Amino acid sequence: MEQKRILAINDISCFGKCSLAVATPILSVSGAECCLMPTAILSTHTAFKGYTFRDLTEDLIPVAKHWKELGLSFNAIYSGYLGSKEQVCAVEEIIEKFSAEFGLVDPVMGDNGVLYDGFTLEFAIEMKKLIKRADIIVPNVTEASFLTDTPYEKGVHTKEYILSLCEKLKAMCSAKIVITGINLSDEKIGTAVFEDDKLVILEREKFNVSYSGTGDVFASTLASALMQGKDLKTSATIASDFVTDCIVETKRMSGERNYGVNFEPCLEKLIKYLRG
Ligand code: PXL
Repeated sequence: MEQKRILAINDISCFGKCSLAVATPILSVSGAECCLMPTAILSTHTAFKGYTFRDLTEDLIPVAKHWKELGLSFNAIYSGYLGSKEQVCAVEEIIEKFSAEFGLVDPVMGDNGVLYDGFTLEFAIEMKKLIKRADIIVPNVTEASFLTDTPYEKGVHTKEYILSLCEKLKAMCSAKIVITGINLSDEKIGTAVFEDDKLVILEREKFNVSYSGTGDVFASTLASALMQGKDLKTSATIASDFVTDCIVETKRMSGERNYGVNFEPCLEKLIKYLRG
């Protein structure tokens, strides 16, 4: 049996534990080969002031073309942070060219009701096209709101609100939907899994701290579990558990918000979840 191969398209934030810095180890523990397509190189992620940004848009299609010449193929393609509208078009082309078993798109754009630094409403319009190519999408509540032109609900997110986001996304694309970062109450955070018109909300403990990069940890863990042949709900359960473990560990070690989560000491646990 050949080793499975997943392509991760995401940026390299040299400091701040997000994007490829977390996706690579998390995907590797699935036992699959993780191939990289960096979209940009930044000194840090964009929550830090004064970050450098080297845009790699021009390289994406030539890299894909070379791989095609070599006859390479991927079992899955996972895309995360994309630094320009042109990159979104390039990823659409790459998903089309390689026809992997599944394409997982994390439409990274914002959090807590606002877009990240550097993102615009025009970018969201482009992202609406990319999700049409996906088999699975993993927006957080903010990203789901921007994709569906729905006002972001501050405070507690009701089941009706989450269901309406899922229904609107379903009308836009044929992908299975996982929505992260649902504010269920002061004590609980949720993840929605919407598949075959059924909505399941997984509940986990909410902590009084938040760390950057947890969306990337979630999406890469989801992809890692899917690579192992787990179904979507099981994969989302593993991803929710692993993100919770990482937050507990980071809190224990008094990590700083923008430094990301201390996922490394938790990888052993992830391997157990993936074997289970
Ligand atoms: O974690 C999402 C993310 C990825 N990459 C970059 C970011 C962010 C969030 O701010 O800035 C460069």
